[in-house]
Amino acid sequence: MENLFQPLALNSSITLKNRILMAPLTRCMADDELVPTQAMADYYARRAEIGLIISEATIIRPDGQGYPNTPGLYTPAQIAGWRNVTDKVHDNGGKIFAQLWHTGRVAHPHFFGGDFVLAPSALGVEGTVPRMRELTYLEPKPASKEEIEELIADYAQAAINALEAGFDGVEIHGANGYLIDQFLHYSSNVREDEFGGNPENMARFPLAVVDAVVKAIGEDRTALRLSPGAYFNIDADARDREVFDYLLGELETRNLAFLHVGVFDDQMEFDYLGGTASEYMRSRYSKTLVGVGGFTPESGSQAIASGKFDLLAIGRPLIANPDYVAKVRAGEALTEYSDTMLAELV
Ligand code: FNR
Ligand code: 8K6
Repeated sequence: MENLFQPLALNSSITLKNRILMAPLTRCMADDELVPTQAMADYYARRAEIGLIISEATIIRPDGQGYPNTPGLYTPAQIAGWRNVTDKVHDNGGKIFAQLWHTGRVAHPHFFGGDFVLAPSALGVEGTVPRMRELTYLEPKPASKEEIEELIADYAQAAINALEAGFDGVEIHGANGYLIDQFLHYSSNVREDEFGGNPENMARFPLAVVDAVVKAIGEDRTALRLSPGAYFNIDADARDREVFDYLLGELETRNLAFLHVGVFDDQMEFDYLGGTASEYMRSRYSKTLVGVGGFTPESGSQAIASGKFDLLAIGRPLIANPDYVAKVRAGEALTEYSDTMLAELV
């Protein structure tokens, strides 16, 4: 497993001390102003041995919120709260990116007031907000061109705020059925304007967000997470493949810090992708790729050795083992994750 502990230069600005990333993990533990707390700073600082921490998904503006107490990055207090987190991570020798999030149609006005949520098209998700059964999801309002322009500007501003808060960069959350992903799938995007109807149009908003963030903070500090396989908050359509073929071709011409597979279990195969999400992304994208989803240190090391991806993100095992890196290095047994561990920040 030595390869997990080799450094990797993402670009001329950022070198990671090892190949392990902390996957973004929503914990719903920010305070009621969506400000990161001291307990969150301690939680992240305990994991600074990881090559790069990706923060839990962090909303770029109020109407991006779909779950209770998810942190934000748009008020001075939130920026200051994150500054405390990033300082502690840096003091312990770590690096941390902010994951920038807007949930689109998975948002709920319960959290931010008003009476609508924005998405590409008036196609809602079934069901209710997790753990809040009284909150049924709404049929979203299709975003107007002006609203799309505002969203792009707000992603860029959140990236600027992230650097002000001391983050080393940002990962744009383009995965898991949230706003950006909603533009990329036919089951959630039936627009007939320049943001829908064919791969180039469906990729227009995601690429505009990427380009605006790159313009704001530079390509070395910008990463993107994508879910080419629909599996969460979204239904699959075989035509989605062409959208991701086009998008990945466009991303190949840019020099982002990395692309990150967005999946819970990378053994899962998607018919229309011809294999797993990471196999598909590797086949269309030759630059730095982060794999994730059900890996052990052994299987992750093997995947890196065989060129399936370049960096390994670890999610649930890092909730169970703050000292994951030390344990793996020492060959010690890992504590098994259980959902009951989500109740507190350890
Ligand atoms: C997640 N995941 C996730 N993904 C993301 O892009 N942003 C997020 O905020 C979250 N939040 C989140 C919370 C919890 C409790 C879980 C379990 C998962 C997905 C996560 O980043 C990762 O892809 C999966 O957990 C799969 O990796 P592991 O856990 O098998 O190593
Ligand atoms: C109230 C907490 C909300 C946290 C949101 C992030 C996701 C939580 C994890 C839920 C797991 C869903 C896994 C779906 C995988 C489907 C595979 C077929």
